[in-house]
Amino acid sequence: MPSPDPRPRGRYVVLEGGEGVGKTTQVRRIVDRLGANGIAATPIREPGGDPFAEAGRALLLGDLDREPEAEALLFNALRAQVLHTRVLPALAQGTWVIADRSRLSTIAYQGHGHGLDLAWTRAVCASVTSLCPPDLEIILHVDEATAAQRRADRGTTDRFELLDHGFHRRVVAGYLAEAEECGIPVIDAGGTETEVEAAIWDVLEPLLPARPVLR
Ligand code: Z5A
Repeated sequence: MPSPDPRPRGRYVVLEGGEGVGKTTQVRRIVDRLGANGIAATPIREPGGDPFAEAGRALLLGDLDREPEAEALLFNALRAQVLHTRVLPALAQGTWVIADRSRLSTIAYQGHGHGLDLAWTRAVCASVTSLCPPDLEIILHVDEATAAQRRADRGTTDRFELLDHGFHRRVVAGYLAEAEECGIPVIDAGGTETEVEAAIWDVLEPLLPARPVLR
């Protein structure tokens, strides 16, 4: 009989929120901070994460017209792919996975933003993420002007960023509604990078392994 694996299972933490709130920046900082605390961690982004999902990302963020249902299903198909190829193997090795977006993005963008039936959208997402439910989801939130300024500073655009203000307001309102309904923590991401990192760390700290008591 194989001996039990002594490594603890890693944790799967997802950062969520509208464009320009600072998710990518914070994913990097949290991965680095976990590493500095002796915890192996790897970043992933959705859509994307492995060669197949990155090819799908190009299709999703490209210009081809599509129906919202097809878009929601494709985001979920790529999610299933990376849960199998990246997330589950990392967690089994004891490595933490810090993700830039997951199911709440589909619910906020395709559900609240594009007006897809919310019960259907949530059910599709729940079915896929049941492969590996996140240990923690955190929503980063900033006011509209700050998000717009950060996007302008970064300087790239994709098809979602080109959608109108009404769409983006519905997305942000959708995130806040989901947070309220499901008890998901919302962090004010309007401060400095260091302040936002500290606020995320406070929420994440209960997941950290207990330190051995020194005698
Ligand atoms: N999408 C969807 O519709 N459905 C789904 O299911 C999924 C996704 C999974 C993916 O785009 C698109 O796919 C996304 C939703 C849709 N729509 N859009 N657009 P992406 O992956 O290319 O980009 P994003 O996820 O939207 O992220 P982003 O726009 O790159 O923003 P961010 O990651 O939240 O922010 P950032 O890149 O970390 O920071 C932006 C700039 O602000 C940058 O110059 C930073 O240096 C700066 N920054 C960051 N934090 C701070 C602080 N605290 N102070 C000052 N400046 C800061």
